[in-house]
Amino acid sequence: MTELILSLDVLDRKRAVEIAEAASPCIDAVKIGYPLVLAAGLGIARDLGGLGLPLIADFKVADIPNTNRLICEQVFAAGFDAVIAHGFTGTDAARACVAAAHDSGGACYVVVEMSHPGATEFFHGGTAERLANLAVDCRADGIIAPATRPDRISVLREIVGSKAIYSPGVGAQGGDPEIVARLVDGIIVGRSIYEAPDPAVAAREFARIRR
Ligand code: FNU
Repeated sequence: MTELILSLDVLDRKRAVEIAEAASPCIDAVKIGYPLVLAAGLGIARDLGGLGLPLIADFKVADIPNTNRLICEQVFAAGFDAVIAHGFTGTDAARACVAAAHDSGGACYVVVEMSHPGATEFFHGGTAERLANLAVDCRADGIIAPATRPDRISVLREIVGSKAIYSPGVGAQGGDPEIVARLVDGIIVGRSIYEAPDPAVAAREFARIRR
């Protein structure tokens, strides 16, 4: 079954915990990025730990290998189970993230093509394919690919095989969950759940679609 990952980009700690708790029966993981961590602090990972769901740090780590390793060590020490890294900084840099993740018993996913319209300015002409190959070479646990371009997901699937593909861009960015859920291992949904009048109901709807 395709996983449903809640992207928790709200800025208030209490609201974040409430939404995650309400959605928790229907979701498989929670993804947290800079907005919530910068607003609520890294301790939010511990606050959400009680849910018993994997926590993914969407920090799109993109630095030199040594700094990547230091960042990822802090991510896993804070209680996260997985980290998202960029691949464009090179194989050695991505490999540092994967190594730090695996040393902590965690996972690392590499962004190979982003979901927003501007992403096509750079992720084109074979760049995403190269990044997908890099993710395979680095033994990353999976890739991030755009729900807004299902045709691209199919191309990238050819490269990564059975490696996990997690896909943001469903709902608010226009990606169709019915189509994308058939192509990927997990759909990542933010605003369409946390901005819904009842996030628990919205999460249930997405959970129903992905089956
Ligand atoms: P929603 N995200 C994304 N596209 O949207 N990590 C990418 O290519 C990517 C991401 C994140 O639109 C984005 O930062 F690599 O409200 C946000 O946290 O459903 C989430 O996925 C999408 O949120």
